Amino acid sequence: MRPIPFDLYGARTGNCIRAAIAFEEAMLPYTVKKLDLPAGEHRTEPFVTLNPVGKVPVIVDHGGGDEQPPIIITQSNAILFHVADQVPGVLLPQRYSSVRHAALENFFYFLTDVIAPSHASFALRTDSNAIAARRVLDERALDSIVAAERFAHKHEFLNGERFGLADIAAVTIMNNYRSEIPWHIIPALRRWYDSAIGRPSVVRGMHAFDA
Ligand SMILES: N[C@@H](CCC(=O)N[C@@H](CS)C(=O)NCC(=O)O)C(=O)O
Repeated sequence: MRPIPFDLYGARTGNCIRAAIAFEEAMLPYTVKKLDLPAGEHRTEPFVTLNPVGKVPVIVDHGGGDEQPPIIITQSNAILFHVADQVPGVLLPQRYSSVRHAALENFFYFLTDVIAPSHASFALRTDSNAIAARRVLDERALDSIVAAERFAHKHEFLNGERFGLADIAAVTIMNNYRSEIPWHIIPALRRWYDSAIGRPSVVRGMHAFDA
């Protein structure tokens, strides 16, 4: 039997879960290599040989076999695109279509306008003087979620006709904010979310690092 070519190093964080959902949605087998972040496993050997800055997720793609060195990718979004490259047209619409441009716009919107302020807020969690700054950042993320209602009117998925990268970015961060989102003013996004959160690839990806 062919060995599974992809190792996914990570923990139960948004960036890692997005990578796991991408593998699940692409139906590519991958081996989870769970790291204990509170114990500092990501800052010690052998992991820092893969990623010297000691951050997850990381994938190692052994698909080149014995002839080629493995491909090591240490940025979650580069991992998403690497997974998308394995299954053309599945996680991203094919080139030069208006649907593809919309999928990329929606994907990067969720990264920069929702996930980025959310990460900044999380980084301030231990600073007791930063409560107001955190509130501003979380409100910015929530406002951007509300403004994304228009994306859900165009196609069945935020990525176009198929569930893909934009949906993966959106569903994970909206799940984090689910108790604070004013769902009654975003009915289309709510319908999309209710379906996306129950999707088998999303359910499996969300639990990839549980064991
Ligand atoms: N830009 C990187 C950020 C990676 C990152 O910040 N990972 C976090 C978990 S989501 C981490 O490893 N934190 C542990 C630490 O910084 O000690 C990516 O998108 O992959």
